[in-house]
Amino acid sequence: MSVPATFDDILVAIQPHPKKRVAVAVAQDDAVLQAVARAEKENVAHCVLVGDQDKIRAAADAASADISAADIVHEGDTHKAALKAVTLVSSGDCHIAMKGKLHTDDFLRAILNKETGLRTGRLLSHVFILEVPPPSSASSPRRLIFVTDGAMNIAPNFEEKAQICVNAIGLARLFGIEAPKVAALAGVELVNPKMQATQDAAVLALMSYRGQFEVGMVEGPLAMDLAVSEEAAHIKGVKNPVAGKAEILLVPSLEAGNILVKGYSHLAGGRTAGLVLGAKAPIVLTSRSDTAESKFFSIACAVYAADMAAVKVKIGKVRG
Ligand code: COD
Repeated sequence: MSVPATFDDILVAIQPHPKKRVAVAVAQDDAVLQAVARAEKENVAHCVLVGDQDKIRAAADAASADISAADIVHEGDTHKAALKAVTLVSSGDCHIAMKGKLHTDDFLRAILNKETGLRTGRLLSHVFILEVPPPSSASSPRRLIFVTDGAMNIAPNFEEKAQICVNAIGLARLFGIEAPKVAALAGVELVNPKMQATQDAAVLALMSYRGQFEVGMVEGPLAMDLAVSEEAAHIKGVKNPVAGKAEILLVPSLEAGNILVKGYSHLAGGRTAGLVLGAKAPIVLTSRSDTAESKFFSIACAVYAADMAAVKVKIGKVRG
């Protein structure tokens, strides 16, 4: 299987597959509706827009978004609209859930609803997908890298970090990376007893050496420069198989990942997408301030990931 290097590769790869149905929760948002219109036009997905129908139509007009191909399910109340959209997925009517104009935590609570949500019994986690250019000194092409978890698990404990790794490895494998390289990020590359992130990263790496992750390789602690720059690794004399070549960046907290990715998109103009993994179906989760393009790429990535089979890890050993 080839590895998509850009979001455009993803768009090409999904074309032969049957069209997936996306249930959008509280859809009355300009950028969401522009993404929906593009998804319909480019044959990426069919969308079911759950929300206030008058506001949806007004927002689409204001944003010049042609949503005539999408279905609308009227629900004026935000909380009920979120539950209804998620229920469309848990009932099997739609394949993917997408956050619209509501707060992330309210959307996630609908996802986690015990009766109608998309729980599987394992941890759900968020992955940002970044399309990154090669370093200026390298001849390597653009590529997609994964940053997790910058949007759902606020301050994951060690066991949660292990499961976040597993979820991201599963996604990276779906994206064609057979043995994903994970950098467990921290502020430094040495274990510092005063820095919890370095200790967690070191133990994750040890788990990896001992084969507790069925596939992939976790190394850490690694600072950001060492994870993504072979030149930095060379200068600092750090030699390991992940240094400079990380495909997954495991961040120590939501804040770290969120700031990293929003810095990339808002300061550097980087192209990003965002998904929640570990649920019964892929979930599109972007920030309300993300561009229509980012929301569209997120839909495309969710479609691509729709048949994702998660990789299992023996994290039971963590507890002995
Ligand atoms: N995976 C699976 N189950 C979970 C998860 C998870 N990641 N998080 C909570 N649960 C389950 C718990 O086991 C419990 O059964 C129930 O949900 C409630 O758990 P609480 O009380 O710990 O969770 P909540 O409802 O207070 O918060 C869960 C959120 C996901 C809403 C919360 O963690 C959150 O607000 N995350 C950050 C969202 C955010 O603001 N992101 C900003 C990005 S732009």
